[in-house]
Amino acid sequence: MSRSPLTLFRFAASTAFLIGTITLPVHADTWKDLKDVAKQQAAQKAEESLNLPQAAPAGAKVYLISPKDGDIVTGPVHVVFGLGGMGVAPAGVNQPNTGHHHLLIDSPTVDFAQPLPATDQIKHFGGGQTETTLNLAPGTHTLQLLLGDWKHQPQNPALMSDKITITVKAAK
Ligand SMILES: [Cu+2]
Repeated sequence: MSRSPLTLFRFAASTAFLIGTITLPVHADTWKDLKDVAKQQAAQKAEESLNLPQAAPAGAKVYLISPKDGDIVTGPVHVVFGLGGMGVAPAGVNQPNTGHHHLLIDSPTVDFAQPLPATDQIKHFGGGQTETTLNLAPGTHTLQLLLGDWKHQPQNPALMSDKITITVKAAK
C-alpha cells in the first residue's frame, strides 16, 4: 500500500511538531497553554453551532435551600437556590463548570435538548441570582431547580434539584 500525500503531510507535520517541542523545551508550557485554549475555543464553537449542552462536572449538585418540601407558607414565597461543585455565572458567559438557575413551577414539560424557553412556569435567573420572591396563588405548588449553561440549555448530565411541594396559604 502506498502512502497518500495526506498521510505524508500528516507525518511531516507531526514530526515537525515533535522536533519543535524537543528543540524548544523552554516553550513547552506555552505550547500546552495555546493548545488548551484552542481546544476550549473549538469545543465552545461546536457547542454553540450544534446546541450541545455544556458538560457538568462529576459531583455537581443543585438544591433548594428554602422553602423545604411540605412547608406551609404565606405568600409572597422567598425561594433560595443552592449549587455545589460548580459556580454561578450570568447567562451569555461561556465558562466551563458554571451555569445559572432556572426555577420550574408546577412541573412544566422540559426539552433537555434545547435552550429553555422563558415562561410563567420556567423562570430564568440569567443575572446569576441565587434567590427570588414568588407571588403564587393560594394552594399547592411544586418547585424544582434546573441549572442551565450560558445559552440556557440544561447541562449534560442535567442538574436538577429534588422537586418539592409547598402549600401557600391565602394572606389575611
Ligand atoms: Cu436561562
